[in-house]
Amino acid sequence: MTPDPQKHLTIIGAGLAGTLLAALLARRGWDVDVYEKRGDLREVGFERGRSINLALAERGRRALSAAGADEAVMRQTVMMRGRMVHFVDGHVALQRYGRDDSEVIWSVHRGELNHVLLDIAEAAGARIHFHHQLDRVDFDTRIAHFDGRDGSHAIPFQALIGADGAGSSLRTAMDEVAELGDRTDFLDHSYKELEIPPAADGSFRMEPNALHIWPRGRYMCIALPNDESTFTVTLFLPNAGDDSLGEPSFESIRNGADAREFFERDFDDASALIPDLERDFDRNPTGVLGTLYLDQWHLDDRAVLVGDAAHAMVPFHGQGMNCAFEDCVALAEHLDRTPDRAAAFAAFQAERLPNARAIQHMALENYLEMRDRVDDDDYLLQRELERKLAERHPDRFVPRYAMVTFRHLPYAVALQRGNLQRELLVELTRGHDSLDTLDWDAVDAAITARLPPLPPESTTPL
Ligand code: FAD
Ligand code: 8RB
Repeated sequence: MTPDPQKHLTIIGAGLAGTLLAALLARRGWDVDVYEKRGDLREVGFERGRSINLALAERGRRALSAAGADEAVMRQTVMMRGRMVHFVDGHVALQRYGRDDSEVIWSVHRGELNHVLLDIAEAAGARIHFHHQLDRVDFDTRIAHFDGRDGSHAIPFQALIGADGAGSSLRTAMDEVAELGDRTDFLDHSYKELEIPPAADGSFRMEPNALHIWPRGRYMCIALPNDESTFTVTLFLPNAGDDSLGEPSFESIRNGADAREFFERDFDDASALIPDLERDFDRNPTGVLGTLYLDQWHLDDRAVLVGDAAHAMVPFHGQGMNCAFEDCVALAEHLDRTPDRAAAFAAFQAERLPNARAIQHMALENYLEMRDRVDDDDYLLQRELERKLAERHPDRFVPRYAMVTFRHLPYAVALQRGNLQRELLVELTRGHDSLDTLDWDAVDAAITARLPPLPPESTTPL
């Protein structure tokens, strides 16, 4: 049987979004081809030697469930109940993310996750073509040109979906024929990955069920557990600082030896757990961080962007992948619902662009919160009140972190309600050192007057 050409889609990139989208579309009866520049990681092994892990949250899990992938992915994860804050004096404290173990996030190895998604996309009927790097696109004739191991390929398409990540080649090609309004705000901080290996007996060298944070004001380290009892540590540090003030930066900390000295001073407990810190620092690249904004995600009915290709963000809310996965579900639904493809792409953009902007903004804000505010007294009192209010008014007051991480309401709603809640927390704690002196009748009245109830979460599976 020849496939209906109107039901054919060409996806660029078999990373996290491309594979999930391929699975979702193939399950809905679409004929899907995916082109990926790299080889099949199931054969060649994924970035041998470096284990990069990601935090998977509820939005991502719901999208994985819609593709039948949640169970296989969850087998590979480590639960993270909260932030384990490592203070300068060496003491640690767990700040729970949610109410109980039903509100947690999950650390998953990128390679293992991608492996599961490749299998699921293929099992659903999508064809994945490795060693096909998108080079250029002729939008008039609808032919995409790829570079491969065995030369170049000219491949006709009905519509292209760009899931080719932050450096998207499809975006570049679209930009040449349309005004996408493409701009990137680079953060003046960068990152470096380091590794904590297992203990001699093969166990974790710190509490495994937490996301570890070492807040240090202008900079910080984090660590996420891997299922092979290691941790991936990420140092986030300004690119430049005032040397005369002794401000650490990637300019002043140039090599592994500098880094060791810096860690012994500022992250002493972590330093003791990273035997190869010098080598990791010298070998691993320094990564840049930025936010990509576009005004236009699609080119009529011919191309559309999803995930990082459309809205790369800074990592501080751990939502880049989760948001990309939500995009995939939204796009699959619009394509099903709206037979006119240009209209479906436009509806997808109208739904998702404001929400992408919202999570990009919240991700930037969470950097300051993680590195600077987690050990601050005012902040801790506001957090305590936040917890109380969430208990007293569960239908109205849901902490912003929880709205982003454990719920499905649109990111833009989380941002708007979060702003309102923050104003209330600041007002209600002003002049107080403890919650004991609050007038709870007045507090409750303020909440019911100013914070409308949230609509109940839909519990129906997608
Ligand atoms: P990608 O996963 O980057 O996939 C793009 C794919 O396209 C790749 O396979 C690439 O090889 C392919 N490709 C690129 N160019 C071409 C081309 N020209 N032709 C063909 N194929 C091409 N997000 C979270 O939610 N939680 C986290 O904890 C988290 N941690 C992160 C940690 C690190 C170190 C990094 C770098 C990111 C992290 N993110 C996290 C963000 C997350 O990785 C991204 O948001 C997510 O991968 C986006 O998915 P994507 O499919 O859009 O892009
Ligand atoms: N990209 C995360 C959070 C929020 C944690 C909290 C933060 C590393 C690159 Cl920095 C970061 C979070 O508020 O307590 N949840 O998940 C993941 C994070 O960084 C990931 C591992 C990361 N992403 C380039 C580096």
